[in-house]
Amino acid sequence: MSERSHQQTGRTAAHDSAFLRACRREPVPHTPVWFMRQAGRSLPEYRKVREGVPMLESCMRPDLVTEITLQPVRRHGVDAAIFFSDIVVPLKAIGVDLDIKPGVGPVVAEPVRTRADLERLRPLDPSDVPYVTEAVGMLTAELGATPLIGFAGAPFTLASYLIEGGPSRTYENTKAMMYGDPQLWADLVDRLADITAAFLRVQIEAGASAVQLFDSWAGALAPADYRRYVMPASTKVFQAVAGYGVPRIHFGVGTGELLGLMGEAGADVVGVDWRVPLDEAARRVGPGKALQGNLDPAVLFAPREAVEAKAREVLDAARGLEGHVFNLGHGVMPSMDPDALTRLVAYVHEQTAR
Ligand code: 1CP
Repeated sequence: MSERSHQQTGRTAAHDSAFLRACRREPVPHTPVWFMRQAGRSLPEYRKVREGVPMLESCMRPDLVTEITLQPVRRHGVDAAIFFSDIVVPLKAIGVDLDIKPGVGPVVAEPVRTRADLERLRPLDPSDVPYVTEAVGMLTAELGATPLIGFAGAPFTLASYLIEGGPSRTYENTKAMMYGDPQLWADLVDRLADITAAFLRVQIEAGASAVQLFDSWAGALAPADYRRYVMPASTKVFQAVAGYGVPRIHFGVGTGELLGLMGEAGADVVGVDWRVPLDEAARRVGPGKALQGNLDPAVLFAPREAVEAKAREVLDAARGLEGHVFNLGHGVMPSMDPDALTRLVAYVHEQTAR
C-alpha cells in the first residue's frame, strides 16, 4: 500500500474511536483509556523481544517497534496505541552522539553549552527516520480502528537532556543558559521546535491519528519563566501540525501552575498529573479543551479495591468535563503488575459504559 493510503486507512478506520471522539469533545460510548509508557518493562513479552537489543536499536527496527507497540493493546485492551520510540530518537537521527543507558535514561556524550554546540544541531529531514515512516505504516494497517498516537519531546525537555548531558533533578545548567544567555537559549529551543515539529509531521504523514508533546520536566519552571522562555517554542510546534486536524495533546509532570499556559500553547487536550483533581484542572485550563489523566501511578501497587476507589475519584472529578481521556498521571513503572493495569482498563470501561 502507498504511504497515502496507509494514512487514509488508519485515520478513517480510527475516526469514530472513543479516544478520538473524547479528544474532539464529542459524546463517547465509554471513557477511553491508555497509559503513558504502556509498552515497556512491566510486560514480560516486552522483556522477551528486547533481550540483547539496545533501546535505541529497538526504536530503529520497524518489526520490533510494531510488535512492542501492539503488545499493550492486545494485553490490556486500551483504546489507543502509542508509537514505541523515545523523545531522543530525532536527536540521534540528526547525528547527536547519545545513548539510552539502562536504568538511567538518555545520556549525551558532548552536552550543548555554547553557540558552536548549537550550530551542530541540523534540521531533521524525513529521510533521517525512514524506520519511523515504515513502522507507523505497518502499525496503522495492523491496528485497524484503534488509533495510533505519535509523540515527541517538547523543546524545553529535549534542551534539558542536551544541556545537562543526561537526566537531572535541578536543571542547573539548563537554567544557567536560560537566564544567563537568553538569546542562545531562545535560538536553541527554536531549533528544537523545528526538529520536534518535523518528527511529529513524519508520524502524522505516515498515519498517526493524534500526537502528544511530552514536556515532562516543564514543571520545574515558574509560570512567568515558562511563558517567556518555553511557550514560544512549544507554540511553534503546535502551530506546525495544526493543519492536519489531528488532536494535539500536551503533557508535563508537576505542571499544576502551568496548565492554563500549556493549553494556550496550542493543545486540544491537556494532560494532567495526579496533583490537581480534574475538575480543578478544568477550571485552570478553561473551556474548549479536553483533559487527559490522572490516576497516581503508585496507586497501582495497592490492592484492587483501593485502585478502583482511586479510579472512581478520578472519574467523579471528570464528570462535568467536555472530553476526558483516562490515563495515569505519569508513566507505567517497570515493577507494576500488568494484570492490575488490565483490570483498571476493564473497570473504567464498565463504570463509564453509556
Ligand atoms: O530499555 C528500556 O526499556 C529503557 C526504558 C525506556 C523505554 C521503554 C526508555 C528510556 N524510553 C522508553 C520508551 C518511551 N519513551 C516511550 C514508549 C512508548 C510508551 O509510552 O509505551 C515514550 C512515550 C517515551 C518518552 C520519553 N522518554 C519521555 C517522556 C515521557 C515521560 O515518561 O515523561 C522521557 C522524559 C524520555 C526520556 C527517557 N527515556 C528513557 C528513560 C528511562 C527516560 C527518562 C529519564 C529521566 O528520568 O530523565
